[in-house]
Amino acid sequence: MKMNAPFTLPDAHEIPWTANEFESRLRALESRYHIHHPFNRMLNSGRCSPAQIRGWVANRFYYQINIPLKDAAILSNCPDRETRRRWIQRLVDHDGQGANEGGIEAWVRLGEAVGIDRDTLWSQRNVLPGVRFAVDAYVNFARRAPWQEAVCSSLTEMFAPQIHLDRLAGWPSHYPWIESQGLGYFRSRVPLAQRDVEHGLEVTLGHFRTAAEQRRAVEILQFKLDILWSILDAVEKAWPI
Ligand code: AHQ
Repeated sequence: MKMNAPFTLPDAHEIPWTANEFESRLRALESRYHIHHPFNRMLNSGRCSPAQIRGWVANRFYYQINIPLKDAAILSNCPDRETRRRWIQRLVDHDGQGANEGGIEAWVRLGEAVGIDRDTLWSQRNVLPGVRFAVDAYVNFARRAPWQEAVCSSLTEMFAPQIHLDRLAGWPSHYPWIESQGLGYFRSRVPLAQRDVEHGLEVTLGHFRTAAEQRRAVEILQFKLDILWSILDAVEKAWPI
């Protein structure tokens, strides 16, 4: 059972990092991303049972349906029109618009492909307390924190393309019983995550300028990494490896 070692902030620095060094410090937290969590390693290596996969899908659904609430909180706290014009796309990506059914609907299709019907998924009756607490902590952080801090917390998506690509590469052979169209969400997210991260980094590298502010950004990203890690801790406890 891999435990994430307690997080220690980088040594105090007085001179602010350059933008490249700052970005590298943020990207260095990849080692704490939930791609390395034992449950995710089991999931992406084909060792999960259908029940474990259904447990994961039902609990991650709670995260997915809260992303638009988180993003709407950022919009409501952000006075900058240009930022809002770009950020609002994230709500459309998940809620859909017109012919674009959106990511939440794509996740419902994933649910149906793994054997969870739409009503059961939306009932949220299988959402674990630990998952609910972790996701609610994320949404509440976005509601209360300065909007630039909430933007910074979304940068865990720097590491997301790889986890989606792992699923797309492995699940068809590991879990042939899952219909291919159920994986559409993962396919959709790779370019969207890359686009989101470009904007998130622009805001973060531009806003957190002093050494102390940059350390705060690292702390914020670690907080969000802990949220993702805690979600899998709860799922793993409910559906032990
Ligand atoms: O599907 C994911 C997604 O839409 C988002 C939005 C972003 C945010 O604003 O915090 N984070 C995120 C993530 C998604 N998928 C997760 C996964 O493992 O499938 C990863 C997660 C992230 O890395 O933050």
